[in-house]
Amino acid sequence: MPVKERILVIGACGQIGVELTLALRKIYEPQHVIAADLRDEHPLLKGTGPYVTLDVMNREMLHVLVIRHHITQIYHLAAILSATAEKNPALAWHINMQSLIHVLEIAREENLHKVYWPSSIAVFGRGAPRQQTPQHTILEPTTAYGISKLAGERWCEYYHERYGVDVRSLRYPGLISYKSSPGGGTTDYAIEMFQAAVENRTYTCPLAPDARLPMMYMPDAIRATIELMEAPADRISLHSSYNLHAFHFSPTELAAAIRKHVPEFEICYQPDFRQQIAESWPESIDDSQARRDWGWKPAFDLESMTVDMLQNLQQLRK
Ligand code: NAD
Ligand code: AKB
Repeated sequence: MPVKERILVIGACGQIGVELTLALRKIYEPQHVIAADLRDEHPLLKGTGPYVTLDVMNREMLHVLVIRHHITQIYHLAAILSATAEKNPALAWHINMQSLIHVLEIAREENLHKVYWPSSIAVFGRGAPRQQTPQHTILEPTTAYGISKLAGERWCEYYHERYGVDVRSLRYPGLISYKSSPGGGTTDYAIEMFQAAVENRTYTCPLAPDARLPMMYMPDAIRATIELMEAPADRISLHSSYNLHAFHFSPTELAAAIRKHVPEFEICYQPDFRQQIAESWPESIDDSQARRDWGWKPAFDLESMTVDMLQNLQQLRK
């Protein structure tokens, strides 16, 4: 049991941060898992462990926090996601890049044991094969978010090669969850579709009916993150970022999966700028290196995720 680690989760009030912080507080001493975010503490985190307000762009504040709390691992989740990034690309580049450099520099200076930083399927662009996109292929992202994720992967590998920082990363697909709200992603539409279905609303989809994308249910994403971080160092052959996959669907296919349980659900389509983003991303991902290196295997498929999402969203409305 790794009792001596002291963990800082930056971006802890986001879609992933809330669930990851709660999961880490089940494994480690809750007092040793510090949640940090710009926002007010998320209601689900209240009373479960320490919370600090932090702007990760403030390097001094971050450094003091790491020293004061004897931090040994950082999970850096704060970022501007794809759809929001297209509205202000220069700001997204600044925040996504500078925050990562702050974390990597402090990890180097303070000899942190490990750093986790998520990348995304957004690193792939139009040049890459769209089906079973390989780990190593053409990386020519066309979005500001994707450019920042690709550069971030290069920096992670650089800090590992040059300074020995044990930084680990996953290229998450679109993540589906019901506990905390998503923040400005292209794949958020899937969660909105579930919400419309349980509220008996017609859903207006911002992607085209056939815009198929790789997706994953949040419990699998949290488990993958923790399994990667707990894996022995000699099982990790990549310090840029691992491809990760569970299932894939288009809006039409998700609507059909929901209709099996909510037959009256209706959807219409009004594709906007997010459709161009989706068209530049893969439809499915080859994650064989993650499966080989540290034994990755998803538990949820489209049908089991759909059942669980609907049950939990319906429960929350009671
Ligand atoms: P989110 O937008 O839901 O959460 C990000 C959190 O970071 C927010 O709570 C926000 O307040 C916080 N934050 C923003 N700027 C900050 C700052 N300057 N200082 C401190 N906190 C700040 O995002 P998410 O979906 O939880 O994503 C987390 C990470 O995972 C991001 O790097 C994202 O690119 C990556 N990712 C997410 C998905 C997904 O589907 N959710 C897929 C691929 C990759
Ligand atoms: C987004 O849509 O921006 C994210 C991602 C796939 O990185 N969900």
